[in-house]
Amino acid sequence: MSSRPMRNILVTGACGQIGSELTMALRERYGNEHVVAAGHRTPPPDDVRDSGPFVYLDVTDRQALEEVVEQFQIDTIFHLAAVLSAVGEQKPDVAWRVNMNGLYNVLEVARTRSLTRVFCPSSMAVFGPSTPKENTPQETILSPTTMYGITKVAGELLGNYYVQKFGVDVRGLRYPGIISHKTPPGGGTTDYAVAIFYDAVKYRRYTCFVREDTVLPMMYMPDAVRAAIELMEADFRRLTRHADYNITAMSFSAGELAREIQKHIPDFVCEFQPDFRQAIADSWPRSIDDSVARTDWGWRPAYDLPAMTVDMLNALQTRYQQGQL
Ligand code: AKB
Repeated sequence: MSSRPMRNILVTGACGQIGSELTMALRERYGNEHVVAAGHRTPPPDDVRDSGPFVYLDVTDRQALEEVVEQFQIDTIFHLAAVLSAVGEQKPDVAWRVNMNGLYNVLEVARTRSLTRVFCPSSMAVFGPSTPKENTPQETILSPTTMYGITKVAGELLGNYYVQKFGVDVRGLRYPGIISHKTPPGGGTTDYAVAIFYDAVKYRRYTCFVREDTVLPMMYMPDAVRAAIELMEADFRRLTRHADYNITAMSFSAGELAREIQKHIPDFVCEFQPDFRQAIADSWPRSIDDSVARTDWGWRPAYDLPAMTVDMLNALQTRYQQGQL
């Protein structure tokens, strides 16, 4: 596997929760003109649209993907475009088409054009009800019960296959729930851990769609962005895994999150009314063992629950006072 540098980067899903912040971090690091942001339906955030090249791209359209890669001389793809778990249960056909065909197109373009590297995020959704729930190991049972999880398991296997069979440098990690204040998440099960902050700041009240005792692994966005960049910049020879690194930062219940917010907003009230997403949350781990990522490429999260909560509330309160929420 070559250690060629990443020069011209394409970010798919660049208008999404992770993609929008990853795009800006990559532009700061590699230069605005070297990072092409690709969105599909969601309107682009102003900074993503205005600070560098922006294109509309449907990742299931192989021809269109080829054209963007050709036009901008792309050598590296961060493939963030995906349908998440909750929407995936409502539209399993769309989740399969976007997640599988989109990834296949990206990997085929990487193979046929000898791209330097591909980042394909996976998710803790690869785990299922029969997986050990506490400190879920790197190597364990992958029997998800959601269409999203099924596409993520298949995606990991496909990514690993492209490494072994074709020598494509594919890298990926299993994100836990991601909490952030810039671009709202769309269609995930862990979205409650973001929505609770917006509603706490705006209304002092939130109705949570999972039970109070639901514990899930989570991560704050600065850590999630750094993890992607650090994994992609790691020396290939140090990697013992390819498309499927476990990573995590913190685990807490929905009730603990509400109480952490109440430390700063004492009159905040949170109610719990579980819906169909409870079953998805119940099928996932409560905590994750990310020791392999720590050993192989030095992964360390910076934010725990109290630090993340302070930062989220500061950012959202500022935006609220400026009339931006
Ligand atoms: C979701 O909830 O679907 C995502 C994920 C855990 O991958 N945030």
